[in-house]
Amino acid sequence: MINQKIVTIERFLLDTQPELARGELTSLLYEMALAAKIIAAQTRRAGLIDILGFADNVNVQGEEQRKLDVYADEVIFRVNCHTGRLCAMVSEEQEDMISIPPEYPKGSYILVFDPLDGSSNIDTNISIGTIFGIYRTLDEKHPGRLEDCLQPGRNLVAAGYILFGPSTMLVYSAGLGVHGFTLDPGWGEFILTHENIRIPEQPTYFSFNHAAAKHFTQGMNEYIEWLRNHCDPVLTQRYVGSMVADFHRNLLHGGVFGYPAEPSKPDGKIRLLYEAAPLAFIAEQAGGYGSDGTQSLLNIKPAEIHQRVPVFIGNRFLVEKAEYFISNYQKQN
Ligand code: P6P
Repeated sequence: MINQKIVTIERFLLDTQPELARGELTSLLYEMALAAKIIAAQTRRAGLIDILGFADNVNVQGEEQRKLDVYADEVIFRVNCHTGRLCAMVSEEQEDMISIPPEYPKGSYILVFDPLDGSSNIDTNISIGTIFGIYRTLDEKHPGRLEDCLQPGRNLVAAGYILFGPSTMLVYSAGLGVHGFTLDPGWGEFILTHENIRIPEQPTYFSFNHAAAKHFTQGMNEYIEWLRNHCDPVLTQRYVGSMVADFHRNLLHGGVFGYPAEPSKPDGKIRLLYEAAPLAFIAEQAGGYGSDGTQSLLNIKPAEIHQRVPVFIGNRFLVEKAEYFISNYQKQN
């Protein structure tokens, strides 16, 4: 049922979250909406313009950068670097913390982001996404130091993602529930379409890359066996290979997404600061939970900005079941 009301992000923040609407945080969310529109305009035309394929370099993760990765990273920086709201940024595409250029004023917030997650899917026109988190500086007198960026997800003041799919959606939480906005490309506005998203009590999906099963620990294999044959309700398997798409589907229909550790990836693949923690914040705000298999992802303080972490995220009882099987196995070994 389409909303009768037409509510933009700005209107929504002013009407429903007045304690946020005055501050820099609202403007930050608005700036991320602007970045989303700019990136969406390019992803929508990918294939028609020279924006597909590989850029000529490898990022800090050792992954071949796609042109859209580089483009999205640059757009988010250029939209946010001069506003005076931020004192630092962290991007998956940049090795070190990004300081605010000296010619611009510094603010109190830190923006951490993965500019385009799932970019290996771009050339095959599969949904991709941007993930972001917003922290407040720990020291107003000395804002923008590395420790400001190495905060646990519990300290997030807001988090969100942009899903570039059949439509472009921006989903965010500022600690007052999870709300989704869909971009009307004709109007150039994000319109409220999913107010106060709650993960359904009854899940539908489980999302793992079973090609990695040969590397799963016994605890993981027992968990997958439980998901396949003993979970009530019976689940079905969906795995896009683009975490924002998998996360969003499971948020709306219930389920669990997981990327466990493997021998070649002892800490898993997903990055804690700008992927796992923001999504765990959103999951928890929607009634779900995110864990590394032993503890809440929101309780983990990053040791370095690109730290990886095993991830299980979705319905609380499904994630706690992962913790049970994994800890049970660890006790036996
Ligand atoms: P695999 C994209 O590179 C990503 O980080 C997530 O978006 C996605 O869920 C995962 O990797 C897919 O990894 O190893 O299953 O191809």
